[in-house]
Amino acid sequence: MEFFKEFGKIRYEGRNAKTPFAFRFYNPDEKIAGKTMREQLRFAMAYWHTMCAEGTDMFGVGTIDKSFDSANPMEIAKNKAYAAFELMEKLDIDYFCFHDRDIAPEGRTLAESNERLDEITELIGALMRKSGKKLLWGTANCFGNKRYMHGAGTAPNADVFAFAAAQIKKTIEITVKLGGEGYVFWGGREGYETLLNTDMALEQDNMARLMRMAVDYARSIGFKGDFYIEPKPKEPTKHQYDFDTATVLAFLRKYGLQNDFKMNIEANHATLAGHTFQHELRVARENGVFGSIDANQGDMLLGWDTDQYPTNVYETALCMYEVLKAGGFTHGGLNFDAKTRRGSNTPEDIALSFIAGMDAFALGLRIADKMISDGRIDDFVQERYSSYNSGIGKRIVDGDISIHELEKYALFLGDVTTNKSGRQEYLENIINEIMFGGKL
Ligand code: XLS
Ligand code: NI
Ligand code: NI
Repeated sequence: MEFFKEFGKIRYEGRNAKTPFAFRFYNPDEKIAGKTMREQLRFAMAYWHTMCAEGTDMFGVGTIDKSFDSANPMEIAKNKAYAAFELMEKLDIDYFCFHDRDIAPEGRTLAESNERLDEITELIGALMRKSGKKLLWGTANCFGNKRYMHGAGTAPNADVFAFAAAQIKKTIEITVKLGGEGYVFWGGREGYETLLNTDMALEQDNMARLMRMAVDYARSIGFKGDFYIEPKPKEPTKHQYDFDTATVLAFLRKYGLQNDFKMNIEANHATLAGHTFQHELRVARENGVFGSIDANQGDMLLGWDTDQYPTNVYETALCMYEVLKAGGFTHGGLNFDAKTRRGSNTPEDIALSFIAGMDAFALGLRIADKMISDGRIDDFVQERYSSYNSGIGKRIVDGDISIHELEKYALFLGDVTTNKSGRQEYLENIINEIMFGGKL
């Protein structure tokens, strides 16, 4: 049975393609920076947005039909699985990501929910073997059900903590069963609304306990992939503990978890934290915890997680610059944690949105590769810090000078009256030249 009859297989047709149902810049088998674009970009489909999100918002019902020709919840779940693999095939996407509750509806009891997961993962496993599609990462939805109203790992109620632990255990099992390359913690309600009712210290200690148990269990059943924490400062809770990469790093180091986790950086979460996407990627890279990416974009004028498909090429270029500088993805990839706008409610919109996102990242990769091979930006940065390569600077970097000697040196200088220009505008213009110089 075909679910997306409105479009066929999307192929690379180059910039002069005649149809909107074609890639103009994503040429999966073309090599860029030593690997094929497919290998560099490792695109993934987010099951929740693509297969489940119906366009509901606080003011209105869904506008997008995701019932997949059935009214029975388990049958819908199975049809969604078939439809998901059809879509990945048509869009040439190699990976997918899910929450446990995206792939199978929650049952009346935990045992029933787990049985449903067993049943559906049999089907998904078979579809994976047939198609060669792979699971980038799995995660447990520990925020949607009302039992998690005060959090899951950080809940004040120990029964809720136990329930979350059991749910995460099961999700790790199905992730391992399906050969998942990663496991994500996103702390949707792991935060607080008011400190007046909150024991912050206990909540964070408990979260760390849960993560430690999850890692130890996963390793004991043979999970070889990466664990990720996905930082986000707010929404749904007012303040989330995993605020941004720097905050998560401090948490991991406090609890001795720094060797077990990397970051899953989401563009829209970075901007909500008051950072650029590139900033979050840079902090992760410089601290050895760059892992995976939730590819989307927010709206500059809105203060929430709009999860739009990424189309801003300036942003994708700076993102891919960081990815290439990190040596590329290992277990991670670019997961489109993005949904079509509520007004873009046809099946065609799903294809067109993925095409827009994939082409934007293909352009980003091409530009990032040129930024690096062009060399002017990297050379500029190197030159900017060259005073640390010799003399007093080298002694500072080598830890080979005392504050007394520095004082003596500064007294001898008397003052510092020359500083080189940072040349920001010149550097920004280089990127524009790389992006548009040869084409317009
Ligand atoms: C929500 C998060 C979520 C995670 C997975 O804002 O981005 O979708 O990626 O739980
Ligand atoms: Ni996300
Ligand atoms: Ni998000």
